[in-house]
Parts: sequence; C-alpha cells; structure tokens
Amino acid sequence: TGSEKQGATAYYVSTPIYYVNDAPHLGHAYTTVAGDVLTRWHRQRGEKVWYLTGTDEHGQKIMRTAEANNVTPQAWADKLVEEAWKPLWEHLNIANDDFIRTTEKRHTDRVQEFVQDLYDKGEIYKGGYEGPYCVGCEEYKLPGDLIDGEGEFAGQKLCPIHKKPVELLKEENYFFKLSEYGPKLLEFYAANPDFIQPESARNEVVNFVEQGLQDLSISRSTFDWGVPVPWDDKHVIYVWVDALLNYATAVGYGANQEKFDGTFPANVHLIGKDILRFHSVIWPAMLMAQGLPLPGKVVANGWLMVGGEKMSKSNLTGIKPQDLTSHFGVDAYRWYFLRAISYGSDGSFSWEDFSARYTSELANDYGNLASRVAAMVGKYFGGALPQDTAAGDAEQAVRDGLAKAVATADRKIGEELDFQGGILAIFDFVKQVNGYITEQEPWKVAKDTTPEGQARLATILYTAAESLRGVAVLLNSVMPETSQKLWESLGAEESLGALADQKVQDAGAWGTLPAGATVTKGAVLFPRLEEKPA
Ligand code: ME8
Repeated sequence: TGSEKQGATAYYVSTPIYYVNDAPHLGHAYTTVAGDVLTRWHRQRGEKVWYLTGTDEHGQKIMRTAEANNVTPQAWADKLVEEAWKPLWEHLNIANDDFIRTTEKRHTDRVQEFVQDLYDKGEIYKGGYEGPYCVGCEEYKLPGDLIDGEGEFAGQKLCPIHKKPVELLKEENYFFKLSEYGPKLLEFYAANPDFIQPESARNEVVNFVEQGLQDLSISRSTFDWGVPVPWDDKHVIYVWVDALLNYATAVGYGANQEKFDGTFPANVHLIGKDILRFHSVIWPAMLMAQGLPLPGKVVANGWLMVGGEKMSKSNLTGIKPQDLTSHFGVDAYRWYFLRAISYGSDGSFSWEDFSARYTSELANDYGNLASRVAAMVGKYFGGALPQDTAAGDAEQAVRDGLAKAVATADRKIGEELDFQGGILAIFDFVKQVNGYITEQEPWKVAKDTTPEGQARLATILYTAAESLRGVAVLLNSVMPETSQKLWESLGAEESLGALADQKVQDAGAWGTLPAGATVTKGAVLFPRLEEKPA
C-alpha cells in the first residue's frame, strides 16, 4: 500500500454520499462545489478526471424518516434523489461523472462480496456490544465523546455534533477487527504526512488512533433497512461500511477490473470534518484488510455555521441554495463560499457579507473591467482587437502578473486545495489590471492621434483584453458560465476554440488572443443586485 497511485490514470475525486433523509442544504453544496472546482481545474490541465458523488440510503435514520412520512424507505429515497439531490447538482453546474446510490444492485452485490471476503479471511467475528449510539451520526459513541445535556435534555448524555440524546444499544453483532490496524494506520500516517488535511484534522486522528482502537460493529439486527449480511440474513451490514464502499463499487470493484484499476483509489476524498474518523481510520483499515491500495488524501472542510451552530438539516434558518442562487446567480454562489472561507476552517454565512463581496469583487472589480475593455475596443477600434506593438515596462508588469497568477492558482487550487488562496491570486491580478488601466488612462491616450499615440492606445487595450483572456481561463472552474460569456465577448471562441480546451498551464502564455479578434460588448457578467428578498 501507499498513497501514490500505481499505474492508475484518472484523477479521482469524491464527495461524501449524502443521507437522503432530507433535501440538500448549503453545507452539502459547499463540499460538492469544492469538488467540482477541483475536478474542473484538473480537467483544464488536460488530465483525465473522475468525479463521483451520490447518496447514502440505508440505515435507521432514513428508515425512521420514511416511516414518519408513511412511505417505504426506497420510495422515500427515490423521491428525494430525483426531486431534490440530482436537480440541485444540475442547477449548480456540477460536472460529476457518476452518481451512486447505495440501494443500487451494482453497489449492494459488491458490498456483500467485500464483507463475505473479509469474513472468509477471518477479519470478522461475532460478538456482543453495548454502548451509546447516535442515530444522527449512525455511530456508536465513546462515552468520553459525549456532552452533558441542559434544559430539556438535563441529566442526559448528548451527541456533541447533533446535540441530541444518544440511545443505549445492546446487540449481538458481527465485528471487524479494527483494533488490530492501529499500528499499521499510524505507520501509514507517518509515511504519508499529507494523507489527512488540514493539519488539525490529521492531529486529531493521530491522537485518536494512538489511544487504541476498538473493534467495529459492522452489522445490525434490530432493523432491516440495509444490505443483508450474506452469511446471516438476520443482520444487515452497518450503514457506514456499506456507505464507504461506494468509493470502490462505483468505479467497478469486483465488476469491471479495467475501470477499477484505472480509477481506484481516490486521489482526494472530500469530506466534512464530522466524518473524518470514518474516512481516515475505518476506510483505510477496511482497504488494508482487503489488500487494496489506500487513497491519496482525505481533506476535511470546516462547518458552515448559522447563528454560531453547525448548519444542519434541522438548523437551516430557512436558507436553501436556491434562495441564494436566485438572488446572486449560480456562478457567484459557487464562488462565494470558497472565496469567503478558508477551506478547512469554519465560516458563517451572511447576506450582508455576500452582497458586499458580490458588489465590490465581482461586479465592480471583475465585471466592470470586462465591460470597460470591450467598450473601449469597440469605441476606438470598431471591435477589432488591435496589436500590442508598443509594450514597455508597464505592460511587462501585467504579463508577469498573469504568469504569477497562473502559477499561484495552479498550485493553490490544483494541489493544495486552498481554494481561497487560489481565487485571491486571480483577483489580485484583476485588481492589477484595473490599476494598470487607471494609470494608463486610455481615454486620454485616445486623443493623441499621432501614430505613436494610437500604437500606445492599441497596446493598452490589447494588454487589458489579453489579461482578461487569462482570467477567463483561470476562473472557468469556479464560474464557468461567466467565463464562457467573457470568452465569447473577447472573440476567443471564434479565434481560439472552446474555452474548455484551454489548458491552465498555458493560460499565462502571452499573445494567445490574436490581434483582429472580434471583441463585442457581451452580456453584463454580474448584474446589479435586486433588493434582498424578505
Ligand atoms: O455524513 N458545513 O451524510 P450527510 C460544511 N452519509 N459541510 C457540511 C455541513 C456544514 N454545515 N453540513 C453537511 C453523511 N456538510 C454520510 C456520508 S460518505 C461514505 C457517507 C457536508 O448527509 C460535509 O461534507 O450527513 C459533511 O461531511 C457531509 O455534508 C455530511 O453529509
């Protein structure tokens, strides 16, 4: 095992598969948009990428929700997937390659085979367990993890994430010998210091494993909404074992060896920090037990907070992703959370902050730059992009600025998953170009009708337009619709072809946009905001 992929060809990115007990909220969309940006970035490097998302449909949490709604769990899951989850990803322009549902046969058959294999290898045994269980987490909790209830829950022990009382469960179950994997996991973390990110998450996991692991109950017998344990159909497989295996079954585990070898393991598992132990302890141990290669990285995002609490299905304060996209547009929505919150840290959402950043950074800095440049090429050159024959130091600084933005954004977004840092590098360049235009005052240079004056004017406008060409490529992963509009307005679609075929690593190659390209004043990139909805 090792975190370097052997002979595999696809850059494989995953999101968690989300529970279908309710509709998606801002928190789910946060992780999925981040994965989409990472995916598009790597595609734009010319790499083959596989982006997987899906839904987690078994377990008590889904079963109870379905019961409360008087439908079968399958009918409930079908409805939520078709009416809520898939439509939201489409709405947000998520370019996933597959969508796996844990109730699909392509998944359940392979889950049974995987677990049967572990059983045959002696990795699974029958035992008893009694402990506090949180249905919200679908997890047995360690007594030390619980918090004391107050108010209506006074005297009870609560799950620290859901702030709800845990249930005491006592069952005879099948157990996976997780405890035996502690030393191997610690060795793996030490050999692969980037495996768990951010650093705080890594430290937490290492501490946790150093305390010693307990064996993991991997079956349940008090309800039946799950994948049957193949050798004992009175049990269903624990929902988390079932769920984690999606990362293997979706890419052909046990079914399509060629596909599996060309994709597995994931380069990056994107998750929230609530499900860190599952992905960085249990999942690698399951893979070790089966002799399968381990993922490259597990990257945990922080929590979107509302009123100081983790945003959750029961604590939404009524904000849906669609409420924000209908006000700010899909692209601004995709941009905002990655721009405003450092990936890995918690962050709060507010209408005021979003509106202020939209107006100053998107509409004023970026949108106005694009429309001013197109308008001036129209006014002074009849819309035909002129040549930059009179470039000097000021132009060289802009060219260097673009090259630097490309290198920084490629490292930060493509490698470090520092989306905020990458976006800021691109917007610093937008600011630089704005400053360049303010200094050069093309509207004054235009009055100088000598050949030298006109050559300067041409150079200034070419420099600005060519800079925007670079910006369109760099922001395409984050705001694809806006980049496309800009691309067309620069006449680049016609002269250079599809934006998607522009490589990130070539985005800084100065002189890409040919003189003579037809520049038109396209649609406004970021329209003025309407009044905030009540
Ligand atoms: O845990 N802030 O599903 P889930 C940021 N089915 N991210 C958030 C968030 C918030 N307030 N709320 C949710 C499950 N998320 C399991 C996963 S994977 C094999 C099985 C995001 O519907 C974040 O990525 O509870 C978190 O880990 C995930 O949604 C949990 O989604």
